Parts: sequence; C-alpha cells; structure tokens
Amino acid sequence: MTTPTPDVLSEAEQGRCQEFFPTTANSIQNNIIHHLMSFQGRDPERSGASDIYKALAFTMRDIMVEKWIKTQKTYYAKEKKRVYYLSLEFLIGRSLSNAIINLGLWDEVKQAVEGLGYSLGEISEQEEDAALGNGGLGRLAACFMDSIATLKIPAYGYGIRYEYGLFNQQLINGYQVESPDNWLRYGTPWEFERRVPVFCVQFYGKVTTYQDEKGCFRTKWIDTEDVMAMPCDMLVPGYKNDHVINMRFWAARASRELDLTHFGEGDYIGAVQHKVSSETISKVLYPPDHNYAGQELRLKQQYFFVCATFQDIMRRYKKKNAMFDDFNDQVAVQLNDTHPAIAIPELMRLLLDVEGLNWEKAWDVCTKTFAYTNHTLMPEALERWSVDLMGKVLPRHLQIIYEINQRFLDQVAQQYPGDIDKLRRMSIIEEGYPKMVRMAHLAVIGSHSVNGVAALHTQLLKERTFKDFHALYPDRFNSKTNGITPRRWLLTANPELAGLINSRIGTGWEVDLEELRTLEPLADDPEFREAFWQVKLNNKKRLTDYIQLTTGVEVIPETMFDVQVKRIHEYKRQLLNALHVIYLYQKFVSEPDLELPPRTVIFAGKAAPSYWRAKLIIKLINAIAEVVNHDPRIGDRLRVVFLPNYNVSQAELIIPAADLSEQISTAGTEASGTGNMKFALNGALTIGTLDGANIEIREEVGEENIFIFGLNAEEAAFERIRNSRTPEQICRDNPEVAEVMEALADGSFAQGDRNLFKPLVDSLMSPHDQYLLIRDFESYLACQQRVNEAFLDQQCWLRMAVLNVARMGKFSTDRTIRQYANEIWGIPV
Ligand code: T68
Repeated sequence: MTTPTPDVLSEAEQGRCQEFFPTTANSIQNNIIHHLMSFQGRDPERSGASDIYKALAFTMRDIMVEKWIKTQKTYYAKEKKRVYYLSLEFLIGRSLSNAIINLGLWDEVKQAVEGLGYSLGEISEQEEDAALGNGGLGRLAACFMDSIATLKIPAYGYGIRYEYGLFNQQLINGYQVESPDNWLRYGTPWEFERRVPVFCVQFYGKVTTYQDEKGCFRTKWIDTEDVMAMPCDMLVPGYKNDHVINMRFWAARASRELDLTHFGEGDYIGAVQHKVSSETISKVLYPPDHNYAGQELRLKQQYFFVCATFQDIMRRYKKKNAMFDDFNDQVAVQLNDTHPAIAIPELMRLLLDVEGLNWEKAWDVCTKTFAYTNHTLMPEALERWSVDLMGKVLPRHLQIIYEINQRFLDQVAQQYPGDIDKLRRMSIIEEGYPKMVRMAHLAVIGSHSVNGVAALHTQLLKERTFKDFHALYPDRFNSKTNGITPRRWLLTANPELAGLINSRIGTGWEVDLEELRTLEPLADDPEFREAFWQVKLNNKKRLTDYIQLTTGVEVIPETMFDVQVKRIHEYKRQLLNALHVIYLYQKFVSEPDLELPPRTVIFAGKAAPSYWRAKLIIKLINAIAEVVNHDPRIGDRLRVVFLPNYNVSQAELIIPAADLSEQISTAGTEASGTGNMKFALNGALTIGTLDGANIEIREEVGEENIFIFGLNAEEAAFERIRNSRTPEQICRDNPEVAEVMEALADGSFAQGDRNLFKPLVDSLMSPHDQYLLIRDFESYLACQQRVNEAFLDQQCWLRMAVLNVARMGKFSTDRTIRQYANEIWGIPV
C-alpha cells in the first residue's frame, strides 16, 4: 500500500507542477500548439476553429487533472466521508468557458486564443452541448457539482455515459420533429475513458440457496446475462480554489467481444449480437414518459449504473475497512429522484449475499446510507415498475423488495392495528393487474432523509403525496430549496452584468451570492440604472441576431422580451401564455391607438416525443406566430417566436436578454423551478403563480417587485373539486375570454381548420381541466396589464429589476449544497 500523501505538496512538487502546467497567455498558447501537433496531428498554420477548440479543451483538462489528483490525495489522506450523488441525468451543456472561468484563466486564455487569430467566443461556439439530461432535475445535478467542487466537499457524481443525449428538436411546418443527438460523433475532449476499474453487472438468471462453510444458508444469483461497465470520468473544477472533483459516467460494454460458438458456426451476425445488445444499455437517454413501466431497457439502465457505482463505492471503502460498522461514517448516498432507487435493494443484496451480514444489521446500514430527493408532485410521474418485469430482470432484488415490504407492513400493522386500507396505501407493492413496485415508497422506506426541493413542495409532499409516511416518520422529511450556480448563470452567461456588478461591489458575490444585497442602494442610482439598462439592451441585441439567424423573424431589441423557456408540459401552462398572446393580438387589431408597450413573446422548449398534446401546443404557438408576425395591422407591436432546440447553451443566451420571466404553472404542480431563479438573477421580472420556489422568490424580492396572479395551491386543489366557476361560465361572464376561445376554436390560426386545435379547446373548456387554465386566465390578464404599466415607466422597471438581482442571494446552489452537507450528509461546511 502506498503511504497517504500529505495534504500540502512539498515545494519541489509544487515547482514541478507549475513548470508543467501553463498559466500565462504565452504558455497556454504553446500548449495549444503542442496539442494541435502532437495529439491531433495538425499543422497549426492550417488548423481551424474546431481544432483550436479541441486543443484548448485538452489544455484546460491538463490543468484540471493535476488539481484533481491532488484533491483525491487529500481525501485519501484525511479518510474523509464521501458523498455519492447518484443521478440518471446530468445536464451539463458546454464545459469550455466554465472551465476557463473556474480555473481563473479567462484573460490569459483570451489573449492566447486571440494571438492565434481567433476570438474566444468563436472557439466556444465549436463545442457541442453535453445534454445528458431532460430538464430541471438534470441541470440541478450539474449545478450541484459546481457548488460541491467550490465548497470542497468530498463527493462524486455518478451517472450514465449516454452515447445519445436528449434528442434534437427541429420545427417542420410548426411541428416538433426529433432527431438523434449524436454528441460523441467527434469524441469529447472532456472525458477520460478508463480501462480500470471495469465491473460486471448481472441481469436475469435465477436465485438459489446454498450452505456456506459455516453451514449457514446463503443466497446466490446465478445463470445471469452479464454486461461490463466501463468508467468515463469528467472533471469538475471548483471556482478558483484548486479543487477538482469528478463525475463518473458508466458506459456499457459486452462481457465478451464475439460469441465464439456462433462465430464457429459461421453465424457472424449472431456472433456480434451479444455485443450490440449489451452496449445498447448506455446508448440513449430516455425522455420523461408516463409509461416507463413497460420499458425493460430503462430498468436495465437504472440497475446497470447503480450496480457499477456500488462496486466502485465498495472497492473504495474496502481499501481501508474490513467491517461494515463504519460504513455510515464513510459513505453517504443521495438519490436524485427514484431513478436510482434500485440502489436500496442492491446494497441489501451486497451486504446480505456477498458480505454475509444479517438482515437487521444490513438494513440499519442501508437506511443510514441513503437519502432521497423527490422532484415531482404529479402522481403520474411517480415511478412504478411491474412486478413481472422486475422479477424477470432482477429476480433477487424483487425478493429483497418483498422482504423489505413485509417487515415494513408488519411495523405499520403494529402501529395502526386493523387499518387495512393504510397497509394497502403504504405498501411498496401496488395490488392490481398488473401488480406494480412503487419506487417512491421503496425510496422513502429505505432512506433516513426525504427532501422536497422548495418549501411549498415539501409541505405538499407531507400533506398529500407521502401523508401516511410523514405521519409514521415525521423526522425523515425535510426541505432543501433548489438553487443555481452563479458561476454559470451570471458570471459565464452574462459577463457584462457581472462586470458591472464587480465594478460597484467587487467580486465577493461569486462565492457568496448574499453579497449582491449591497447592490440595493444602487437601485436608486440613476447612473447605475442607465448602465444596467445598457447591459440588458446589449444582451437583447445579441439575442435579436440569434433569432434572426435561426428563425428569420425580425424582432426589435427595445420591445419587452417576454420569455417562457422550459420543457413543454400542460402543467407549466405554455397554453395560458399563448392565450394571452391571442388576447394581445386581438387588442392591437381592435384598438390600434391603445397605449401598450410593444412585446416580443419568446418561447422555447422540447416536448416528450410521446406527449402528443404538448406537441400540439408547440404547433399552436407556431401557428399563432405565423398569423401575428405577418399581419400588417400589428406593425412592430407584437412578435411571437418559438426558438427550436432549446438547450443549456441557448438558455445562456436567452435568459440574460429577458425582461419578463413567465413562471405560470398551476399552483401545486411545479416542485420548484430553477429557471425562475436564473431569470431573476439576470434582472428579469417574474410574472408567476404562488407555486414552487416562486413563493420564496417573492419573499426575497418583496411582493412589490414581482407580478403574482391566480389561485394558490390550496385554492387550486379546492377548486378542482368544488368547481365554483366552470370555463363555460367564465366565457359567458367575460366577452374578452370568450373572444380568445372563439379565435382558437374557429380555425383563425389553422387556416380555417376547426379540428386541428380542437383537443386543446376541449381540454380548456372542460369543467374538469386539472390545470385550471381558464380559471386563472382573467387574473393572468389583469396581472399582464400591471406588467404593461410597469414597463411603460422605464425607471420604475429598472429599479425593480436591480432589486431582483440584489435580492437573489438565497438561490445559489452554494447555499443549497451547504444545507445538504450539514443537515443530510453529516459533513459540516
Ligand atoms: C424538475 N423535474 C421539476 N424531472 O419539475 C422542477 N422526470 O420543478 C424542479 O425545479 C427540478 O426538477 C429540479 O428539482 C424534472 O426535471 C425530469 O426531468 C424527469 C426526468 C425523468 C423522469 C422524470
């Protein structure tokens, strides 16, 4: 065994490293040229922007890997408790600018690249987004990694190295058309493919028992089909702190290259089939779907990465420990939703079948290891797997789940004698045809901590989704309001605003976002407001050019940029926004002299490929845009844009340019939202409902600096049952609402076709519309009118916008991660 390396390297060692790794513009440039020639075989004089991008990325990776090695040695020396953040999604986006900024080398790299005849912007544009996630949940994981590295918490992210990330979205005739995201086509300079450790993952087969050498009955999982898991590491640098952590993404590889029996029989295709089917496991990211349950491959993905991850955790643990008594002083595992919850029976399997612990001890270790984060209140989004499928793919795990359930239900029965209905409600197994495994119940029962991602969300988890569990385990539930990393979402995405802030209050906010508070007095400083306005205008001009380039629509930077970008989902109510656009359109046509600020309404977002209703909403928005943007009566007063292929990089362009941020989900449906935080931090004002983290944003910025409308969560729940005003009644009472609905129904946006948008009209007019669009529409219209008035008073608007920026300190993931570390992981920071 090697001796642990001390925390601080000797001077000689430090000297060696500094010589080796470039930190001046000159040495960075030399390193780029070195990479171009030695690794890419390119003539520096004939290489293009994409070659330079790659060489620069490798140069940054070189710097990071050295810091990473030092970081790892520090953990090892201090025998620290490690956190494992398990997530099926990490929505990373681009890495280059972020790496340069976090390494504190912006000016040097800029100079180096310019010396080679390029701009840093042009080079950054060469990078493909790593879209290994769908939306908020995946992006949160990526922001967490940045904060974990910045706070120097000993942690690893674990996930899957998808060969194809989130699908690309094109708009054809206004419809979403998906195509594969082949992001690894030209390889990625950011990953280290490793040959060790490679782990074997078992599937299918059967379970047998045998007697061990002591005569004890033990269980064994045999006759399995095996797949190998190969690690690919991506480094995550902390912000200017020399600390670098890694995310480990598993790639599936065949356990045997070619099946020689087939090959010997001359069956070439048969011989490679095993390889193809094994490697399918890490092929593609699943988009959210109401019905994963039938999809064997999704379950295999989940188990594949959990199983490999736990072999890695055990390997690390066993280097220094023989017994499992100290496991919980060494290991904390955070489950990012239930997607990795199969880890609970997997750890039980390892402790029981491999390590030979008894059930009680194993269960104690297990529950102390796991903590579960829930991200949704929508009942249909809670994961369930059919018992049959689980039994086929993971027979031993199903046995263990049954045992966990039996012991749990015994405890419930003891506590609530005779309450059969409670047993039915709380069981991990949902009785019915087919029988299902409820992964959320498994996660709650198998963890010591269950958290929601905003205060309201946690409250609703306790009162609704997990009511029975909260009554049984009140101390298990806690809230961790989401955040965003200010390094990516202000410093990188909005360098001009960051520069303006720095010029007035210094740079402390970059690692302590609460320091933005000192900007407050500047909200009343006319000079600062003017500079702030200029920054926003420049960002709007950048976006204007991009809109022109990608959609051909000409927009005017001085108009109000009214933005809703996020996944397309009925509960997020893009349709409500669309109805408001129709309303404005009708107003502009019927009352041409009305004084309303001109608006550019911008949408972007992907719909799950199987979610036809969400796809129809995309079509509707594009159909409205088609009519509005070509109506000469409208002039420059209203434009509608749907930007195709929303992703992290596009968000970085759009968000700094927004004036108005639409956060209009039906109260009680959006767990938190994180886009809402990104917009406010970049000086957009929010129009929103009392949902998710909007409530906490209002608390922070003050109710006079945010536009709130609509039913609250309690009223919405009540209204669904009581139905005090049906859409039909509302249309009767309010001719403006009726007129909007009429235009939608009569084919005005479908060249006279009354059928095209009928499904949307029907759901809007249904007295059972669970998203209560029409019920909130009048209140939304009134609120938008308040927005109009505020925007017309530019000084008042700017004051509010500055105050929003100044008061967003709470929403840094640095704060969120500190709370996870202190309150869940037992790592004081
Ligand atoms: C989001 N959830 C929440 N899910 O909707 C959002 N789901 O309110 C919250 O801010 C965010 O999580 C972070 O906490 C998701 O993004 C998914 O992407 C998803 C993916 C697969 C299956 C189910």
